[in-house]
Amino acid sequence: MIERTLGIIKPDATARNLTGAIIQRIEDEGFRVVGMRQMLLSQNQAEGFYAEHRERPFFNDLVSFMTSGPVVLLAMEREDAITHWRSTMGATNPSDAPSGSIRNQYGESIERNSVHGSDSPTSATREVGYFFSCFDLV
Ligand code: 3AN
Repeated sequence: MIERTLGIIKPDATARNLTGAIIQRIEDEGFRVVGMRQMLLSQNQAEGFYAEHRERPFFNDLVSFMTSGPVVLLAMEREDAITHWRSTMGATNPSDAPSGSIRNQYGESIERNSVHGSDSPTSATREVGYFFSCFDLV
């Protein structure tokens, strides 16, 4: 089934000029990018996006990292997009991510792990809608 998911190229990756390489990988994996925007998240925007993690000990660090530099937001479409993008990224901790995955290749730490991906159909709908209106998706 064709699905949509939200990908984010995180500040550690945009700072190292990895945006182009990561988008190339996304296209090579057969995704169609249907929405794309670079922005600097405000604290409120980052806190709202990660609201489900509000009680976790790493929440404040995560918000300050995600607002520390530009992010690239990507709405992407593919057969089984959610699962396929999660496996293309690899595990949250780059040292557990398999060879060939984006986090293994580029991730610096569990926090500075280069990319985000929605973890379920419910999250994907919420996360794509958090950043894009239907008129932005083409
Ligand atoms: P994923 O992005 O793999 O779905 P989540 O949803 O568990 O991982 O966590 C969201 C983000 O929070 C991660 N991408 C990572 O940047 C950060 N994070 C998760 N666990 C930790 C941790 N133990 N310490 C620091 N940051 C973490």
